[in-house]
Amino acid sequence: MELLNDEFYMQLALNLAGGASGQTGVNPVVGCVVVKDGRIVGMGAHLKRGEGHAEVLALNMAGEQAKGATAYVTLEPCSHHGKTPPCCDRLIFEGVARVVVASIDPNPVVAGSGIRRLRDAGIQVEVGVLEAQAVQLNEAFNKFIVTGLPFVTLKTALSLDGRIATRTGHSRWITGAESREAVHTLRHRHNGIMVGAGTVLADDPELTTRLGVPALHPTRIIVDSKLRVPLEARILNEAAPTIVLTTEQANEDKAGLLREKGAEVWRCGTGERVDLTQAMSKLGGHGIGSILLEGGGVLNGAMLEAGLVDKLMLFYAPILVGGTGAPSAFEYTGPEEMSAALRLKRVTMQAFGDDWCVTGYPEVN
Ligand code: AOF
Ligand code: ZN
Repeated sequence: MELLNDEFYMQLALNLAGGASGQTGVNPVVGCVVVKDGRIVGMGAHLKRGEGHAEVLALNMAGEQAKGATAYVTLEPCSHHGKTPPCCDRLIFEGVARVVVASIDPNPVVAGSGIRRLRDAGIQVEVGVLEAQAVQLNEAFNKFIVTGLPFVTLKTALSLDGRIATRTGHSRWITGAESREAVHTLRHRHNGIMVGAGTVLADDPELTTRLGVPALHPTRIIVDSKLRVPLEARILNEAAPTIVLTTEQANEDKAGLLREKGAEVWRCGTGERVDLTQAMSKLGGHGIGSILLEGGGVLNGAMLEAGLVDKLMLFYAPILVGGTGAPSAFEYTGPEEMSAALRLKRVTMQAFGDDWCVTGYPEVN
């Protein structure tokens, strides 16, 4: 029989939170389980920005049974009046005896004050149960709420020799069906999806989320300094919003035509190329807290060089492509010395059919 302890209930709360990944916008995912006399009496998850917090939903379910109960929450209960009243006040009002928290809310308006308020009210509070999982679950929120910048996950499919196309430019398909399904789940979990104009010209991708179940489409972002994207490109269809990032130099007539197609055109920087750092803060300000970067190689390289990539997910297919000059996943100058190569930390590997996804975080960030 499973030993019922704090970790057991916190795992349940984390599972509830994780199920809502991708649907809370720039808000964190949060789960809550209320336990009284060895029985679960309430469960809840934050499902949408602007709607109920996890604790409130779980306490609503628990009703009078919340009195003297233990509440397991994956994120420190909030202490501020945001779109909803503070969860702390509600936990105190209901007479909850003990609150177990997985991780502190890094939001500067909370950041420990929720825990203090509960303790001041005489509630027993424990912090740090399954903390690593909780922090990982909200890694995008944790960056965005402190910096205002989106968390960028660079995803690419590539051959074992690092190619994303053959020497003729042929690229469909590199990885198998399982990997491609995983990528659609990743799209659902990000607020934005970003590609370079070269990828739009080469592949004409739609960049929507296509899963066997209903899912959300991220906002599509094209980095296009010369406004080369064709007006009939599929990325401009009505399936999801599209933002074209360009420069002050770009042609205004073409910008107008893109706007007529429903796209937003943002000018970031006066130089030859889009100022990616400026673009990231504009996107953050626009409520895009997480971006899935899907290349190609030149944009991947530029984002890496600018230090704007937070996480890499490299889907390796068991193939060698060869071909001198065949496009590689990372086209940038790169360092002179091997010791200066970009090193990843916290590296993990997961199999998807015959492919392997290597996930890691750039050491510099
Ligand atoms: C909680 N429980 O379920 C969530 C919390 O705009 P609001 O009112 O939804 O507040 C959003 C902020 O509240 C968010 O930035 C984060 O600090 C916290 N989210 N807190 O106690 C929840 N979703
Ligand atoms: Zn709250």
